[in-house]
Amino acid sequence: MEFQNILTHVDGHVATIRLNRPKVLNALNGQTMDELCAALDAFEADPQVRVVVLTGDERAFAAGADIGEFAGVTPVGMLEGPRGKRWDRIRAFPKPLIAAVSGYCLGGGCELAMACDLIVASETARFGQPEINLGILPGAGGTQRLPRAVGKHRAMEMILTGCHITAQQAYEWGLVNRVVPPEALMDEAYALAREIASKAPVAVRLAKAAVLRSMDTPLDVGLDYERRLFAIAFGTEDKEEGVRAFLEKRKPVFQGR
Ligand code: DAK
Repeated sequence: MEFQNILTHVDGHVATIRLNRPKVLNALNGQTMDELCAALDAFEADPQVRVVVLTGDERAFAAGADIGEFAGVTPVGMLEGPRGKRWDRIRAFPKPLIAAVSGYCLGGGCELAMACDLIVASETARFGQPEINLGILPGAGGTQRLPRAVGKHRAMEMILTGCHITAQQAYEWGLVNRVVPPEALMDEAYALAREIASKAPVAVRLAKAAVLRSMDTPLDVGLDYERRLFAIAFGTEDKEEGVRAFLEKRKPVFQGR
């Protein structure tokens, strides 16, 4: 795939998308978001790809939406433009997404990391929702996902003051899964990705869907949803293989069927 603002590659069952606008700290302009969505389309369709790692560079995962594109935008333009659809596309991606975050992870960058399923952070990572300093507020999920991740009062502080928090603080608050030295970031993200990619792919996708559903449904609805997905897993060859392998005391070989 040929892109201008992102780099992609696939190694085994793990795909990587690297945001690549270093001069502007990987600010997420429309073209970058379109390319990101196109890469996700391709990786969703590719049965070889089981997990996607999304990353930036050492200085920034992403410093937010490209502020230059906000000048002169009207409310109607904001509502009817393509922005919302791009974020809906990311939200609908069915395979696990791991954010590997180094440096600035701000505004839309922080929202993008939070839209991923797991976050591995370098010690250099800085998270924040500084939109308030621009006279706006988070618009790509920050006011909804951040409180769910860190709790209301911490989210309020970050969103109302625009402060940045360190990787260690993000870890203590439950925003990230792991914090590692900068040089270990990609190894750690890939180790996690490969571990997940070694599991039964259909069950992984069902589990992701079930966990995400828990964020926005009452418990009884979520439990019912889980029960249905659990039953669907019993229709897969991988379930037969997983159970048989356990009983035969060997490692399962999953095919994604
Ligand atoms: N957009 C455009 N350019 C940016 C940028 C950004 N978000 N962040 C940094 N840059 C550019 C800088 O302008 C500078 O460019 P040059 O001057 O060299 O041409 C270059 O990147 C390096 O930045 P600095 O010189 O400022 O570097 P420093 O180390 O001094 O400072 C910083 C780094 C990250 C603290 C600072 O650049 C900064 O505060 N950046 C802005 C961070 C920010 O406010 N982010 C939130 C943006 S609003 C929605 C979808 C998404 C969103 C909303 C709605 N819908 C679906 C409806 C998202 C909104 C946002 O993210």
